[in-house]
Amino acid sequence: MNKTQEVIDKVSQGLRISLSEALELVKRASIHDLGSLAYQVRSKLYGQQAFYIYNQHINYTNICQNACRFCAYSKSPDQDGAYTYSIEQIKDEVRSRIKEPITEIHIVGGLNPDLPYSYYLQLLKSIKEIRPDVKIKAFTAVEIAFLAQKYGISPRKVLHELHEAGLDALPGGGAEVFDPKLRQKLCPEKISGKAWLDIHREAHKQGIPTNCTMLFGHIETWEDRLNHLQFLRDLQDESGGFLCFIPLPYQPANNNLKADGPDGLDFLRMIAISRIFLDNIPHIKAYWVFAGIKAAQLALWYGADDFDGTIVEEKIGHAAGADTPRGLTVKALCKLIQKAEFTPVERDTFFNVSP
Ligand code: V47
Ligand code: SF4
Repeated sequence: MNKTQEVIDKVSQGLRISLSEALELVKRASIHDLGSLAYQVRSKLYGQQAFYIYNQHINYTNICQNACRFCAYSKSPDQDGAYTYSIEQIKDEVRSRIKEPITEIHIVGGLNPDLPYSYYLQLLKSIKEIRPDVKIKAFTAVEIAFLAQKYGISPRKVLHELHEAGLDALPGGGAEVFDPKLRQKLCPEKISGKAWLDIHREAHKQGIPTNCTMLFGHIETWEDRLNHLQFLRDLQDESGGFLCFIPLPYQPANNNLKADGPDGLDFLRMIAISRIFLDNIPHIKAYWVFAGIKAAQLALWYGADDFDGTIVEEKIGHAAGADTPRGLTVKALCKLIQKAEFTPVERDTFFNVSP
C-alpha cells in the first residue's frame, strides 16, 4: 500500500495523524480523496448539519499603531477615513438593531493608543446594559496584549477585568502564521506567536473560550501552515478552550504585501486538512465573507461545519477587496446552506443549539 493510502486509512479509522502524515496528504492526495476524507470526519460529528449564528460585527476603531503588511483596514490618526466610535455611538449601533434576535456581538478594532483602559470596560458594560442576553465575543489576543503592555497590567488581570465587565469569548484573530521568520515579514510589530498562544491559554484557564485562526495563501508554505496547526492542536490538548478554527484566506487588495491569495482548490485543501488534522477542535468555519459565498458552500462538503453568521457589517476583509455582501439576512444564509444540501442549525457563541 502506498504511503498516502496508509494515511487515508488511518484517518478513516479515527486515528490522529502526525504533521508529516498531514503533509503527505495535502501534497499527494487528490482533491477528491482529501475532500471525501474530511467530509467523512465532519459528517461523523455533525451529519448534514451546518451551523450559523445571528450576529452583529462592530469595529470600534481603525486607528492602529501597528502596520501589518497584509492589512488594508488600519489608519494612522491623521489619515483620511480614520475613525473611532464613542461609547455613545456604539450604544446607538447596538440599539439600532435591538428588534433583531441577535445572540452575539463580535467586536474588534485597531491598537489605538488614544483610548483609555476604561473605554474597553465601558464598551462591554454598556452593551450588556442594553442587551443583557447577548454574548460578547471581543478583542483579539493582540488587543489584550496591547492593553496589558500599555497600562502595565498583566494579561491575566486584563482578561479577568474584561470578563467581569461582560466579555464572554475571544475571537481568533491576530494569529496570522506563527513562524517567527514569516511574522517578521508579515507583521513585525505584532506580538509573537508564543505570546498569542499564551494569552489564549490564560483565557482558557479563566473559563473564557476562544476561537483560533490562520491567515493563509500569501507567502507561507504548507510546512508553515501545518506547523501553525500543530501549535493549535498542542494547546487544545492542554487547555481544551478552542471552539472553532477559521482558516482566513488572504485578501490581496489595498495592502503592502505582494501576494495573490489562495485559489479555490487551495482554499478547499486548507479547509479539508484543518478538519482532518485538528481532531480536537470541535468546529471548522468557512468564513463566507473572506472565502466568497460559493466557495463557503462548497467548503461544507470539504470538512467545514460552520458558516459564521449574518455579520452586518464587516470592514476588515472589505477594506482588502472582499467582494461579498457586508451582511446577509438569516433567510438568505439558510437558503445558501440548504442549496448546498445541508440543514441550517442556529447556534450561539458557545455552539449551543436551541432545542
Ligand atoms: O486578525 C487582516 C485578518 C483578522 C487581512 O473568531 C486579513 O469567529 C485576510 O479574525 N486578508 C480578523 N485576512 C478577522 C478574524 C475573524 C473573522 C471572523 C470570525 C472570527 C471568529 C475571527 O483578519 C485579522 C487578520 O488575521 N486579516 N487583513 C487580509 N488582507
Ligand atoms: Fe492593526 Fe490588526 Fe491591521 Fe495589524 S491586522 S495593522 S494589528 S488592525
